[in-house]
Amino acid sequence: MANIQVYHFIGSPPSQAVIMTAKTLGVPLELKRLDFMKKEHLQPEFTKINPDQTVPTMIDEDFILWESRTIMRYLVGKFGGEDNSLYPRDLQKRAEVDRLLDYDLGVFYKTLIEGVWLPFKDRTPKTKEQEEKVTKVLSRFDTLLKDKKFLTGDNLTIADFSMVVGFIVELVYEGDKSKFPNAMAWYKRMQEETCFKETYDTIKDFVEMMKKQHAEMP
Ligand SMILES: N[C@@H](CCC(=O)N[C@@H](CS)C(=O)NCC(=O)O)C(=O)O
Repeated sequence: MANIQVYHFIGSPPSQAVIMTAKTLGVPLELKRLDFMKKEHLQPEFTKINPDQTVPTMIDEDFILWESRTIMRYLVGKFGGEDNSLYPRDLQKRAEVDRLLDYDLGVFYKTLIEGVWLPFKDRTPKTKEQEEKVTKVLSRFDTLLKDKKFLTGDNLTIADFSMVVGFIVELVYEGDKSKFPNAMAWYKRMQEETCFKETYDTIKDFVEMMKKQHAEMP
């Protein structure tokens, strides 16, 4: 088995999506943890590896790759066998996963991070516009999951991994979650998946640690 290294940060959702993919594929990762508090990702050693200074960053032998969704596709392509329901070969099924991943990158993840996570982390008030955007995105997501077990149907795909690590901001969401019953039911199902269990606990601990820090702040 190839030695795949992944630079990550403990509270980084996209890093967790890559870790979940590797776990599901049974690919052991050599995890290289960066301490963002110490700004290790901005140091010259890491900048040489990834000039964008972001995690996750993967190294497979001498091949370096970043952007979580691309890393997930690469891992399934390399270790997923002939065909793998995580990222199917069938053109149209694959296109559905790609559409969700693109939507996640451009809209879903971005909206939740900007409208829920950052106001919590930075203790800044949310704007009305941000709140409306978040509600719209969550309502749309809820509709997407109506009568579905996972995002594209009965099988887990890397789109579920990518979107659940963004959806985890529900831990600090102050709105009414009962308005999104399909999304919450999917989220609960995801928590029953072994690959997400550890991720959920890791991020939950991280959030608890931040809440404690906030409580101790003046
Ligand atoms: N689109 C990228 C986002 C990567 C990203 O921004 N990661 C954050 C951590 S969650 C990061 O490295 N931030 C660098 C910084 O804050 O300086 C992906 O999905 O991999």
